[in-house]
Amino acid sequence: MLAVVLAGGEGKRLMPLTADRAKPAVPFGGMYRLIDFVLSNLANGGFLQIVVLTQYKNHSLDRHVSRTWRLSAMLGNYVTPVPAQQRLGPRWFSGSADALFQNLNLIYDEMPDHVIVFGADHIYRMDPRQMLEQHEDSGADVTVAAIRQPLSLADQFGVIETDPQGRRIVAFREKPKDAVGLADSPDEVFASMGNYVFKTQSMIDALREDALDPTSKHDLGGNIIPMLVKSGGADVYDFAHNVVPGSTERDRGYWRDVGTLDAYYEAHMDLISAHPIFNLYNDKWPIHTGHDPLPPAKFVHNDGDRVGRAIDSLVSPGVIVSGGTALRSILSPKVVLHSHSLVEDSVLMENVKIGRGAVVRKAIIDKNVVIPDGARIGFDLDYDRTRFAVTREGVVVIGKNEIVDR
Ligand code: ADQ
Repeated sequence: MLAVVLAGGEGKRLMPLTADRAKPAVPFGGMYRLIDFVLSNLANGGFLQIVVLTQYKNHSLDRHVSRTWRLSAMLGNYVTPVPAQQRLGPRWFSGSADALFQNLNLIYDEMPDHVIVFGADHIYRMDPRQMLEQHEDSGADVTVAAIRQPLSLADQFGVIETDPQGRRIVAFREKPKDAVGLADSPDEVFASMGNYVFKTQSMIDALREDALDPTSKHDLGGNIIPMLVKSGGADVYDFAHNVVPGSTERDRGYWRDVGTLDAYYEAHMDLISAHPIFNLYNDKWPIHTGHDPLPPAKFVHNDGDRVGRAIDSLVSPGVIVSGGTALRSILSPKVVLHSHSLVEDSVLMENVKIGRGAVVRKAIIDKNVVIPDGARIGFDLDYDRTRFAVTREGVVVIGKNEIVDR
């Protein structure tokens, strides 16, 4: 079994967080990067031969994968980042199918019976063994994982129609503008999760045929899956049936595409309540990651009366809360809150410093940003719009290393 993780996405809608990193390298939940979720799902499921296809601004992604995901080579295990190789001439990958096609040599090297091809941009827990089992039993050319999503989001997904048994895919339309809801739930569609298991030979044949088609966008969702649907060999795997060890009634079936800043923000807010709908503390299916050694988080009084505190928040190692307050927020490693500062409903990435008396509300602040003493972020959105990105839902987003005035 070979697993391929598609990690070449540009993530334009996550700007400025993707200004100088690939989308799968975007930090998440204080300690993680987006790609850690899919890699943890594969590794926990025992799939330990993994290639990660990268292309766009891949430096921090390559570094993270090579440093963190070092499996025991002695047992034949590996997680290898493979940058775009311009193997077929001087061009980058044009789409996800082209990325696979250009790396077919990796498939020929292993010649597995089946190839798992998963996206790298989602927050979820999934046991891929259960999907593989269905795929092997059915003998399908490809099995596509799917989940019910609101009809209003249909144009962001591959939308699937199945036969009455709910197994064979009879139509697959990539990001349709005119989708209709499901018969049993008119406000929902069945959406592809961008996770596939292919019979190896079927995948090779489809990629070769697609490569010869000058009209193709060489996209898995746009071209390859519809091709296999047409030939009658595509099945759906209903993610609602996936049960991960240690999951609860509450967090079962959780899956988020964090393709936009608002979705990325909301997925963070899903982490922080007392009984979160995505539970990072399920140690039966851990989300793995790696960091340099850091000292413990520290909460200190300052100015005599100010107690440093964090409530309904995630606090990473290396954080110092010195007489400041964090409410419903994510504090990544090495964040510092100085006296009389207040951070509410926010995501602070590594090494963000919040000055004395500064107030931050409903913001995402990327790495290394210093918020000066007394600054106010997230109160006057018209002013914030003149200097930062502000999302439709009113989240202020400050890019990495940006200089912030009072
Ligand atoms: P999108 O996410 O919009 O839709 P795409 O941009 O192709 O599709 O990204 C899919 C995955 O491939 C991502 O993990 C991305 O990082 C990666 N990727 C994209 N281009 C790549 C390239 N050239 N090289 C390597 N990796 C690349 C897809 C499906 C939909 C499905 C949604 C679910 O096409 O059918 O509904 O995912 O989120």
